[in-house]
Amino acid sequence: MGTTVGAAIVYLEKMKVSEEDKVSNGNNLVNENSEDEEEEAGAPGVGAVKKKKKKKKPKKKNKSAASTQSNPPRVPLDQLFPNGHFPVGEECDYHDENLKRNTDEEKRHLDRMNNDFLTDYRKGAEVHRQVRQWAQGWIKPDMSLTEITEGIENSVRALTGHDGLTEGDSLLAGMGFPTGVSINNCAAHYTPNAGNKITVKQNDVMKVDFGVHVNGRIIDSAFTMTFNPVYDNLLAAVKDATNTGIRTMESYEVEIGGTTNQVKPIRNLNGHNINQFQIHGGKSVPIVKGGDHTKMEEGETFAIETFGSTGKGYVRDDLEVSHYARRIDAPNISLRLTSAKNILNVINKNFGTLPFCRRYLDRLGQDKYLLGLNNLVASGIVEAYPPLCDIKGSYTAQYEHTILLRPTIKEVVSRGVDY
Ligand code: HZT
Ligand code: MN
Ligand code: MN
Repeated sequence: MGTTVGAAIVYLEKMKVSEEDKVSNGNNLVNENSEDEEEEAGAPGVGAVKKKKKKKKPKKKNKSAASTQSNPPRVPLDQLFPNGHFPVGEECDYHDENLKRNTDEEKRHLDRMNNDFLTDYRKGAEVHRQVRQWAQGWIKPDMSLTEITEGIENSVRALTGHDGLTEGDSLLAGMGFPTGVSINNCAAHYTPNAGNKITVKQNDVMKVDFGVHVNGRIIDSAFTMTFNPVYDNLLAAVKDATNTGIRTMESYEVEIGGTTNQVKPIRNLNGHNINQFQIHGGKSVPIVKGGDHTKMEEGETFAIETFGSTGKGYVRDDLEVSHYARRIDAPNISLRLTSAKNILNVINKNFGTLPFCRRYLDRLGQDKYLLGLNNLVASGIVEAYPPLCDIKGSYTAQYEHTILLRPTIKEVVSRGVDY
């Protein structure tokens, strides 16, 4: 029997950050490294790549190359954290009947085990924070979506130390799933395919959703980028809702071009549990009341994501597919098409059950694979994840974090100073 830690909505409610956290810097991450190794990176999290030296050697302004992240980010995390201790995420107490977990000797013992798993997640989370910090400053209107996604993906690969170009390398660490750059009414699962020339515009609302994995432990975290303050309330509503639970969202309004819009939660998009090499483990975390009654259990990992919209608050499949993943329960059938067999081999060697996109096949030198790939989808071996969009003319926003339900406390492992 697993331990129930509370229904999703209740859980979200308890994710609320304290006022104390807000006045400091929005995060209480601990850099374990700074305590014993002077030469290393500074406080973790966004905006913390550089650290002031103490009174010793006041003249030395340029720190050694190994201690500072580059611009664009290319210094591997192993070089920034040579002792292998990565920043701990935001640690939150369980509540009510679960609060005693904190002090329970057995739970504390369980928490001390599981170390490789925790280290892998924390390393992926630090890669996510460093890459998104850079991306938030670098992305500008009129850049192409191809340039944006390649910039993020090349950074993630460099920081994890795996370029994913040699056989099996991308299964060790790298992209956990394709970089979503879904714009305006599109909420999720849009990434450019080859030849896409679309640019992000000054008045666009872009959801940037990327995954980092280390040994199959996937960090799934997303934020929303805008270049016009008219959308500030839409983003505030969704950021708040991701942290405090859904009650908040409908109390916000956003005035866009003289029209006042109520912000609606998108009712058919859900958070989800995450297993090793499996981005959705079968449990969902509804963002509106009245759906799923599944309980979260000790030891599980969840992506907590909230979407808000000025449209219907309901998404449907739209546009060309870019995202795919081999099904974990794929039928073991014999394929008749040579091109399907070939591309399945490439998928097995490079992605296993991790999601991938057409661009990832292109960069491995594959071409003319579409017939084979479509055949794998039709055969039920690969699942296609089409873009999910609300009605034309609407604007959607998203914030997402990955949380670890540790025996004694819950850890918002992807927390940064930005969101
Ligand atoms: C699918 C394919 C990917 C999981 C949520 C999500 C991005 O909508 C149960 C609940 C990456 C992720 C996913 F390439 N999806 N989080 N971040 N998309 S989902 C889903 O398919 S399944 C939600
Ligand atoms: Mn995501
Ligand atoms: Mn997710």
